Amino acid sequence: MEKRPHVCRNCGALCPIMVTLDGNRVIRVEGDFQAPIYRGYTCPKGRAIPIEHHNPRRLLHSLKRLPDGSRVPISSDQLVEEIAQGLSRIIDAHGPQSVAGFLGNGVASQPAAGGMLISFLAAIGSPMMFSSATIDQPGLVIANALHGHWQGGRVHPDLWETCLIVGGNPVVSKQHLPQNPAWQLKTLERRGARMIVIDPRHTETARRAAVHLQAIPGEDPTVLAGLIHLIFAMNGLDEDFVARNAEGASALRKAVAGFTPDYVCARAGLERDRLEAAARILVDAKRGDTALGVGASMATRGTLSSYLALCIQTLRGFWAREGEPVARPKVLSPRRDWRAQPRAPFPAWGFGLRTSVRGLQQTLAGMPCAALPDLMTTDAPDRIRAFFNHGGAYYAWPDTEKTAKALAALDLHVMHDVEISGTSQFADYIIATYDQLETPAVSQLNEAIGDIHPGYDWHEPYAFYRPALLPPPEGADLMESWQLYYRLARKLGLPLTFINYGGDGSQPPVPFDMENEPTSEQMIEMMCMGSTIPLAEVKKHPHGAIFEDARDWVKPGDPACTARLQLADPVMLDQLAEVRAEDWFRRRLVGKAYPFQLICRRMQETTNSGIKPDGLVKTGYNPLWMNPLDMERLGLSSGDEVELSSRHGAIPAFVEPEPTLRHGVVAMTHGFGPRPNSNYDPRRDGSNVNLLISWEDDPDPYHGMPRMSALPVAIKAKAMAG
Ligand SMILES: Nc1nc2c(c(=O)[nH]1)N[C@H]1C(S)=C(S)[C@@H](COP(=O)(O)OP(=O)(O)OC[C@H]3O[C@@H](n4cnc5c(=O)[nH]c(N)nc54)[C@H](O)[C@@H]3O)O[C@H]1N2
Ligand SMILES: Nc1nc2c(c(=O)[nH]1)N[C@H]1C(S)=C(S)[C@@H](COP(=O)(O)OP(=O)(O)OC[C@H]3O[C@@H](n4cnc5c(=O)[nH]c(N)nc54)[C@H](O)[C@@H]3O)O[C@H]1N2
Ligand code: SF4
Ligand SMILES: [Mo]
Repeated sequence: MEKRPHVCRNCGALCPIMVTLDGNRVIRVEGDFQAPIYRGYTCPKGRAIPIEHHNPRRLLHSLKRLPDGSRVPISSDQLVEEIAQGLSRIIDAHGPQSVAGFLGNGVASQPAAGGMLISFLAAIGSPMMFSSATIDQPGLVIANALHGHWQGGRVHPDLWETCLIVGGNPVVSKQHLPQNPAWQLKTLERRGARMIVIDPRHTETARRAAVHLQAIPGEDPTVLAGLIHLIFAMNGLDEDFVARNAEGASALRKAVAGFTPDYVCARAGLERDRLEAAARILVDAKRGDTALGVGASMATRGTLSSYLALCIQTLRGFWAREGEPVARPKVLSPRRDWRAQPRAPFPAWGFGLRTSVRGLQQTLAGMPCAALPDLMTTDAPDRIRAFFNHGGAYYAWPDTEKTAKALAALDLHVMHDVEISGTSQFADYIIATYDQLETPAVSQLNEAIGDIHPGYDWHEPYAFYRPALLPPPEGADLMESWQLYYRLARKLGLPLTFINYGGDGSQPPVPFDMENEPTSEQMIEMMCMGSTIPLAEVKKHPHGAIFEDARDWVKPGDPACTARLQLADPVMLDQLAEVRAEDWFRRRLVGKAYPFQLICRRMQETTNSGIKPDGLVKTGYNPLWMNPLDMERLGLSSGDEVELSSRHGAIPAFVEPEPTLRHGVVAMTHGFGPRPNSNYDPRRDGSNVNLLISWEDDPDPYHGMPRMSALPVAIKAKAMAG
């Protein structure tokens, strides 16, 4: 038996772990107390890696689907040959744009896969590069462009006196507080920071908040506009910061004039003293931040909510100032020029491809996933016919039936997976790939993600590299995902240039040696080129380390800088006016037919549609959580089966009491549903929430994502469901 350090990649927290091995058998996984920052933290998903690793359904060979639907094993060499031939035919007949790729959370344990897929599509000449960034919080990126970007970054958490968390639950999701979130929250509390949480559920995070605003789902723009109204009313502006760095304050003040506390509280179901207490905390705090989660994004108008949160930061001057520590110092990326000055707003759309689907276009968040299923079936010239997939579409995309039809309509669907999953069951080729203990792990990727989404990356100059811990199982013929693209490019005679994603764009593309295939280690060296600390130095620390040479402070702004942050973007203020003018009760669509609002939420035991080790989710299925009083009213007890229906579909569900929920609000986690090769039993497999969701329901005007939370639903006890 031996114990060796590695990193859990079952979510973006990337907890350092100690893995007990008996030969190649994984016996136990626990937190790594020798690693800095995390203090030995792991969650049940990390500790279940032994079960996950010895998955009885593990694919040891890639599979090819035959015309009759059956599958046969295929060697890595043969599949490269066949896929290259198929691709050539498709590109010859329909052009490079008919080839698309999707990066989802499947890439988490494949450090080089993302950059390689991007490089491959660029080599083909296809712009059809999609990612889950246009499912989860595309509004963050778009709002940042409309508002302008602060070049000093966000305020370091060590300085926070407050943080406004909207529709996110870091204690479970780790997003925004990725390293041992409960400990981070306790430390903040001890230091006297006063957190504010807006969430219809009294979450694990809300329990640590000074003020919890338990608002009605879908009302985040209303509540945020109400807070801005109060900040103005309390004369709470950081006048000096705003005068130097922003414009549009008076137009914003006018735009929120109608969001009086009375109006906001009546509409969002809040108590006035709480709303005022939250505004008072924001006004009193000298340094702070805002953190938006998927709740605020999925309940519609996520772009507007993100924009209003940025406005709060600017009004209060919550941006890193000269001399302050950089909140996300770069270690395995090139050193950044952090400056206390704005970058003026820049276009968020209108520069890229416009699809034939509902006018949806490329935005700064990427190609719109909202267009993907229709692009796979359209008769328009931009039809997608070949698809390289790194995610769990079948469970994760809205409108499961449409997704299934779209995936089935593809001429060539290639999916990387460790098992035949709900999504890879649709693939023509399933590329059997490595498990997370069988690939090297490196922190560089998370630094890149942190450039796009402020909820990731580290607040200390921390970095790690761990070599692969285990060889692939004996007799297996696997491919690391990036290898497929390298070998296909070689077979197609395409010269490949490695494009690093994320970062500040300062890393030039690097041409590949197309004769000698690189190793995974060499791929990672390419990703880390020009890094602040050399990868070789990071490799010397088997438990990861904090690299003091990479610690950074914000430099003064250029006195000649004339750029200003924009508090009154016309598109955003028009949408806010629409919010104020609408008949909000009608828009909510809650009534006799659909008396409840279904919200999204995550659970500690699962990550999206990732594999679910047997026994980890105690119920097996994903419960429908309800306030116990609502259950009592419907005569329901724990475990009772109900039919949960929306305007779009219906699924079976099993209720579970959750006293932390607002009355009239129910919650269910996505990522569950029928599994391939087994008779569907909802009480074992759970239900696919995305059967209830339509891509066309109240889409965001900018990135097109539909209403995925605050969904009007009805609940009928099974006996009455008929
Ligand atoms: N209703 C509803 N739907 C949602 C959400 C919600 O809150 N509510 N959340 C959305 C969000 S935020 C996101 S980001 C998306 C997530 O959706 P996706 O980004 O698509 O990610 P996952 O579902 O986590 O994808 C995991 C799957 O990828 C496949 N996979 C591909 N490559 C590999 C590999 O190399 N290794 C392994 N092990 N597996 C691989 C496996 O089938 C695995 O199960 O879901 C979205 N869907
Ligand atoms: N354990 C676990 N961790 C994960 C994941 C996972 O599946 N499981 N997924 C990962 C991914 S892909 C992502 S994007 C992140 C997401 O990270 P978070 O955004 O923190 O995700 P959730 O935990 O779902 O928190 C969303 C919160 O929004 C609330 N909510 C729902 N509707 C509304 C609304 O209308 N308004 C407001 N204000 N709140 C609302 C819900 O009650 C819930 O508490 O988590 C990541 N980490
Ligand atoms: S929080 Fe859990 S799933 Fe996420 S990295 Fe840590 S141990 Fe793994
Ligand atoms: Mo996500």
